Amino acid sequence: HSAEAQRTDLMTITRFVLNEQSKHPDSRGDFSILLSHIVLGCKFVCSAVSKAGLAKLIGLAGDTNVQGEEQKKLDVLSNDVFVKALVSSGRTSILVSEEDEQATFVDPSKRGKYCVVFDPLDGSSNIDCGVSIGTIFGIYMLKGDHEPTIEDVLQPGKNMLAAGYCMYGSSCTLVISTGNGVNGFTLDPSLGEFILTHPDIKIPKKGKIYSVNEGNAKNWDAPTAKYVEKCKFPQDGSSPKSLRYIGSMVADVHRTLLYGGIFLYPGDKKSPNGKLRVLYEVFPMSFLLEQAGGQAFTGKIRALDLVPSKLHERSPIFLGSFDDVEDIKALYAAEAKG
Ligand code: P6P
Repeated sequence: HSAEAQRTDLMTITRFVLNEQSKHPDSRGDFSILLSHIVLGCKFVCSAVSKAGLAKLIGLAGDTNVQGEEQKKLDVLSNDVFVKALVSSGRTSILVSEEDEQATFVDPSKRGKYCVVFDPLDGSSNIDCGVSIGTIFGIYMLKGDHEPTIEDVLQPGKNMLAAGYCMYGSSCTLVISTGNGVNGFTLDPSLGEFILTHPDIKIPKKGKIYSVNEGNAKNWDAPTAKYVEKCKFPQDGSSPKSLRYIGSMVADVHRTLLYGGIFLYPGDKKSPNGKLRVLYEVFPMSFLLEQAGGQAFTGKIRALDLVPSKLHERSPIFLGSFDDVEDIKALYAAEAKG
């Protein structure tokens, strides 16, 4: 490709998905239609998040805006947008959102064959200080052509057809996998299109960064405590790992995916299942990391093998570079042997 050809041969996410779809001759484009509605939601949230700071400045944020209307919090607004976009796609039957205690069962007249689990605005507590936040989503196929039930979304993460996140930071970056590797797209606001900027992302086999909230160290179990100690004081003469913790999962995972290393949200004495939710945080990120050549572990099993029993169930998670996760798996295996 000449530089000129590369500049004009715009690989948009829509075109990319259509290319992917052409590999499945039997597909009728349903997935492409579903994805285009998820992309629409991401574009809207990107626009709303980028204005949030300004809105606060000119008094549009908080409880009422200048018209005296009830100003919705961004995470509620984002949830409304994604639910409406997904229902209107006509390709979904069940939606599970971090914002809604109950699952949304789509009206039979608008039903499709997919179930979408998502966190519309993960890390939203970081908006006011300008830290990157994001949308995380995972897509399952309905288990059969019966009346949809909760069982259709209580599936192990390995059954997901696709997963991804959209990070709202200095740029708006959508990272997605449909099971054939991981690709990253950056929103070009002048075109309103996501352009392929990170083709075929592969995580380094081993990294130099560990990412954990050290403030919880008092409550860690022995394997996590030992692992973090090894990161800081390596016994094999290697140099210590750097600590990078943003406190926004999408940002911490995106850095881990691109630079390598390990992200940990362990369980501890206070919360044995940790903090992160299985369906719409742990599974999508674990799916992506495996597709990028890394791995994801719960402290007991491969994260994607977990079978959730409740919609908003939590799990400890250790994900990142293959060798780094292997190290902590060895420490948990040693403890399990007793
Ligand atoms: P802690 C944000 O609130 C979030 O849900 C994730 O995005 C992030 O990884 C985690 O919680 C941070 O939790 O306990 O370290 O503040």
